[in-house]
Amino acid sequence: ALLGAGLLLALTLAPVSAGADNPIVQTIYTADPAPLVYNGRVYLYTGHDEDGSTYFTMKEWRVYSSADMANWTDHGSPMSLSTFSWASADAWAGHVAYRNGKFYWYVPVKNRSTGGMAIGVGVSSSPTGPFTDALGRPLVENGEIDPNVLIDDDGQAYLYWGNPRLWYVRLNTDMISYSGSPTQIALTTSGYGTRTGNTSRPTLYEEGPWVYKRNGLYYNVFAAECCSEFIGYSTASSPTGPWTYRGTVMPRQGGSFTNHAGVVDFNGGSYFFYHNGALPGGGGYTRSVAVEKFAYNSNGTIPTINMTSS
Ligand code: FUB
Repeated sequence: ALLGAGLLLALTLAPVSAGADNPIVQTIYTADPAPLVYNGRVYLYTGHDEDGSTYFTMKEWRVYSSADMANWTDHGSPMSLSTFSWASADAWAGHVAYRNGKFYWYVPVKNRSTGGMAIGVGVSSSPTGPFTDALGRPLVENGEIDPNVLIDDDGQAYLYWGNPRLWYVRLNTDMISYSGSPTQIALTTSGYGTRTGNTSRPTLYEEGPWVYKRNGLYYNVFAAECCSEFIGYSTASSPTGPWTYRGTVMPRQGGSFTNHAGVVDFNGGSYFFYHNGALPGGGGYTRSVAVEKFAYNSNGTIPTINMTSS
């Protein structure tokens, strides 16, 4: 099951309903899963935890894909910090959106000139890259992280991101510019829950928004109440809210003080991607991407999902 980096071989993953053989990638440490369903395959975009002794050491992103959620192909690293000449460090949690024949990979990185976190955009005509810097500069910069894109049924695209706040902005159809100004989503306790532990922030929202639409309902599945984080979710009837907090998707687990969600439907099933510290040597800076198959409740709510390997 163990692979050398970049080899186009199948990774072993037992049927996810059984949950055995999580994590998906067992040869390197991966984090921040961002799945994309395209042309009969699930493309899984991840970060790469290197070193991992005292802080995040993340210099590149990686791509895997599967047609059956059982056998995974390693596509290597088609985008790294060096893709963005203006970036100096922190290849953190990104998200890939497809539009008009191109794949746009939104990522948070540290801006060399400002020293703050900014959102860059890689672009490619292939889901596996190589990706180039679409802009040569940040798309948006306010020191916050974890971009996520929703393209609504009417064609309007939204970029969400943020820690400690939660922002959105309307993207133009070119996907690399926007209209209007970044707007804060109100972090109310009805929308994003109430912290019970660390009360330095008013609501459970921490980072890692994963916004999608399903059966007319908008979901935001996010990392809650650091540290350690659990995964919670809110729903809304519009992409800009107001949001209603719905509860826990994945409870806290040992191993990694962060968690990061990605949710897709594929081939009639629903899949929840996340990360943990499950590999030998795993921990907060040596994480591993895993997946659980689940079924929505009949009213559209998400059941509590527990990891099948930690
Ligand atoms: O991987 C670095 C950061 O940790 C991500 O941007 C956050 O979502 C958390 O997983």
